[in-house]
Formats: sequence, C-alpha cells, structure tokens
Amino acid sequence: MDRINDEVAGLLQEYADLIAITGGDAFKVRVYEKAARSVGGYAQDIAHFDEGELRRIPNVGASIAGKIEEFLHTGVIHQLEELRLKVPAGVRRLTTIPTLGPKRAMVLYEELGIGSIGALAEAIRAGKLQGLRGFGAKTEENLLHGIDLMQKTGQRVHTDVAMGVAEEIVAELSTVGGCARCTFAGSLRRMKDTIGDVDILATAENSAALMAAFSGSSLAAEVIAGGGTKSSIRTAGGLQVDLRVVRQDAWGAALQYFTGSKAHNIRTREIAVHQKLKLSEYGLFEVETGEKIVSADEAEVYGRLGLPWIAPTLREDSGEIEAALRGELPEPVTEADLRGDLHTHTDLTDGLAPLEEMVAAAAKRGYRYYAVTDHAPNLYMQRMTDEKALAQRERIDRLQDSYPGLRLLHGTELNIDPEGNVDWPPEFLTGFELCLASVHSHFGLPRAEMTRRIVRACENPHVKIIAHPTARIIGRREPVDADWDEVFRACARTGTALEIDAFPDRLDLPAALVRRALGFGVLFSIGSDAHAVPHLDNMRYGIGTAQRGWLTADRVINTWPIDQLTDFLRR
Ligand code: DGT
Ligand code: ZN
Ligand code: CA
Ligand code: CA
Repeated sequence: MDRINDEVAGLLQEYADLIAITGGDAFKVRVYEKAARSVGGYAQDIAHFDEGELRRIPNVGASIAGKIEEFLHTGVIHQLEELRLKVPAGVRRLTTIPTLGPKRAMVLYEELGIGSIGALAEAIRAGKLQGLRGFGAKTEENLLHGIDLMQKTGQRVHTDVAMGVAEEIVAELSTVGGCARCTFAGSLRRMKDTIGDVDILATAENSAALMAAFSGSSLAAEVIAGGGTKSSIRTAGGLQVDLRVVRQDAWGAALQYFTGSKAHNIRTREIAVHQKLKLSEYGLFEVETGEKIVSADEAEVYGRLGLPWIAPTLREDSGEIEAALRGELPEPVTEADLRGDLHTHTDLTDGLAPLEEMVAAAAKRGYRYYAVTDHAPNLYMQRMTDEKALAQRERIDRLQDSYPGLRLLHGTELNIDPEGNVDWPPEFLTGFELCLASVHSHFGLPRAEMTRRIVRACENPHVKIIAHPTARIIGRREPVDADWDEVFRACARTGTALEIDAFPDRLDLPAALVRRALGFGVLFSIGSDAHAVPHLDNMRYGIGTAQRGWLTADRVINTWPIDQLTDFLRR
C-alpha cells in the first residue's frame, strides 16, 4: 500500500479525470489536479490531519478538504464513487490515447459502446465512426496514429498479463488437428519481471491449420503479420504474440532458441561452433555433413553440447554456462517445494475475501501451514485495532479445529516508520506467531536513513521477515534507495528473512538482489501477499523470481517442515 498522501492524490486526480470525461467544468478539473499534486508532494503524512490542517496544504480549499476528511474517516469519497459508476474503466483507458480527449471518449462510449482501445481500433477500421459528431476523417487518422504510437512504444506488461494470454493461446492451438506440441517460450518462459511480447512455439507437419487458428483466435484484435510458419497478432490490450511453427525433429533446438535469452543463445552457439556443430532456430546440424541432429527436447540439445539442461530462468548469460561446465549449476527452488504461504491478507484490512475463504483455498492448494498477516494500525486507512487483531486471533483458533493438516499462524504485516520503529508495543507483538515488517511510506528517504531504517527493523526481535523489501511497484514506483549489502549483513546477523513478494507488479526482492544476498547467507520467504483467493496462485511468479536469483529450496523458510519453521519463528 502507498503512503496515504499518494493514495489521496490518486483519488483527487481520478476525480479530476472523471469530471473532465463527464463534460464538467474545465476550471474545476484544474483545481482538483492542482490539489492532487499538492497533496502528493506534501512533506507531512496527512493521515491524522483535521480539516484545519488539511486546508493549510496549498491548493486545498474547503470543499477538497472536506472530501479528504471524508476519505480519512470513512475510506471513501461518495461523490467520487458516484462518478465512477457513471464512467466505466474502459472509457478512462481510452483517454490515455494521446489524441483523444475525455469529452470525445465519452461520446464514443455513449454512441457506440466503445470501452477499450482495441474496440476503438476495430470500430475505426470498420468505418463505424463515420458520421459521428466531432469525428472527421482527420480525427480518425489521428486516433489510429495515437493507438499505433501507444502500441509501438510497446509498454512491457506484467508477467501475469502475458501468462494469461499465453496460456489461453496455447490451449486453443493445442486442440488444432495436427498440432503435436505447443508451448510458450521467450522472456515469459524465463519469467522476467516484465514481458515485451509473447512467443509461442508449436510443431506440426503442416502449419496452415495452426496459422489459421492463430489469426482467427478471439484474442487476435489485429493480425500484424501472417506467413507460412510465423505469424504475429496483437491482442485488444495491445500485447503482441508471435507464433512460430517448426517441424517435430527441430523441437528441442527451436525451443532452446526461442526461449533465449539472446545473450545465452550467443554462448550456446559458440559452444556448438567449437564442436563443429551449428545451432539455430532450425535445428542443430553437423557442419561438415549438414545433417540435422534430431532433438526431441532441450535436454538432448544441451547434452550434445556437453552441458546439463539449464533451467530457463537461469538463461541470461550471467554465469550459468560457466557453472554448468563446472557441474555447479544450482537446483533452483520450485513451486512443489513450498509448504506454505507466510504473507496473506483478509477483508479485515484491505483484502477482499473473508478469513474462512482464504484458508479454505490454502487448504485446497495442499499447504501445511498458512499465515494470516493483515495490516497493522499505523497504516491508518486500514483501521486496524487491538480489538480487531485479538478477535481475528480467536476466529483463527476456532477455524484451526476444522483443518488438522493445515497449521494456521496468526501474524501481522507491520509498518516500518522512518526511524525503523514498528506498530504496537513489544508486549502486544509477542502475541503474534509471525511479524512481517515493510516499508509503506516515506519512500524517498536518503540512502543512509533508509538503510538504517530497514536495519533497525531487522534488529527488532519480533520482526522475522522484511516484506517486499525495496517497495517497488513495477512500472509505477522505483525501488527505495538503500545500501543493500548492509541490509543483507543485518539480515544474516539477526536471522531475519527477506521476502520475495510474488505479486506480479512487485516481484520484490528483485532477482538480481536475491542473487547478491545469497553471498551474505540470507534466508528467504516467498510470499503471495494475496489480497484475494486467486492471488494465492501468484506464487509461481515469486518462484520465477527466486529461480532467477539462483535461490535453492534450503534457503527458503516456507519450504521447511512446520517444526523447523516454528523454531525459526520463536527464536
Ligand atoms: P521480450 O519479448 O522483450 O520480453 O524478450 P524475449 O527474450 O522474449 O525476446 P524476443 O521476443 O525478441 O525473442 C524471443 C527469443 O528469440 C529470444 O529470447 C531469443 C531468440 N532471439 C531473438 N532474436 C535473436 C537473435 O538475434 N539472436 C539469437 N541468438 N536469438 C534471438
Ligand atoms: Zn505490504
Ligand atoms: Ca518475447
Ligand atoms: Ca517475440
């Protein structure tokens, strides 16, 4: 969760956007925009401000102060809620097209029901905008150009977005007659933090049926390029998907090639050359005879090169080739190694699902333990209290009886304040079986202060895990600036684990820092940070990040048996 100032700023900006979209007064729009910037940039935390204090913030007048106060007390601004109901999210997304203002976005929605960028592109191509007031030929051209620009500057997407598209397409293509194998490759298979485009690989002796199914897929808002063995489409969300069809006997080599990374491929190709072989997207060949070496799978390709199979998440030419040649490749932690989840929320704070539903879903995943770690009181908008925490503990105790195979742990996610202190006095913290602590505010502290702040949290004997340590939000908020080596030393010294938050927009600790931390002897926890039942499945992205950081199961505390874990938590 953001600092409350940022959250309020976001709401005021949204209010401004919605006034503009619904054709409101332009002056009013500017007033709210200015207020949003002032609140966002205001040095003091406004969580406990009264109306008088709020009005001392520049550009905040009586009416805006009233709305902020309403939000601080009730968690909502009812006028904003009303506006939200009038304007669907799709229309708001339309206004991100460079040449499309809010007023015309609303016309498109009201007259033609257009609620997404993909739908708009479709409508223009189908000539549906002709005759619409305010939309001449020139406007259409500008809009198409704007859409094109957006898609070209090609925003990389979070891994879960790409995964959703990839899995749907793989499922569709796998049912096509003649398709023997189909899977996704590229950066998605390597589980990078963000994905540029989705690469799908399939085998068929005759590729035509696959190509037709691909360009005819309901996911294809646009066919960018179509050919005999390769095609590209774009989804309505603007994500490009490339399909490559190869012959069955080239599967292993082609999968190796299209998984990448490019840097890794350059190394494997060099190794091939030294052995008088040629490795390409078309297969592995004997240079002298030109003969293709059948490669049913990747392991055969690597084997032929004198290498063990290398997990896709390690293929970045960051030492994996050397380690493989020395026989020292790590065996990275897998999802099957996990015995529980140590970072989850319920609707007691900002989660969506009640405790009982979250626990039932955890049991269904086969977990042996599960920690409920709702937010602590200093994250003011969550309105946590001693009473609520204690009531939750009783509810967990009662629920435990129904789950003999699943140990429930009552925990909390504390907030690390700028000095490194956390919520609640020690005697109250003792009552929790697990305390996470994380940075949820003051993201801009200078490096030395930020480092001291996190180190102090590690030194707190109640804090067992530092959650989402860099507090980054991929594509939205930079990681905080800290001397991470110093933090890693503190973690190792105090026996505090660092979390890999598996939420696709966090993936925090990032892989590069995970790998660096290993040298300091740091322990890890991979947590879903689930705020709803489906989020429990985000664990796979945390595993991807862990693997990219070369993390092995023994260093991950939530792969440990319950007794070992509870020993660790009590220490
Ligand atoms: P992305 O899409 O930017 O997230 O990253 P990738 O790694 O998926 O890159 P992409 O889609 O351009 O290409 C997919 C894979 O194809 C890439 O990981 C390795 C392979 N590849 C692409 N271009 C080259 C190349 O010029 N040389 C070599 N050796 N491999 C390439
Ligand atoms: Zn958090
Ligand atoms: Ca790609
Ligand atoms: Ca590609």
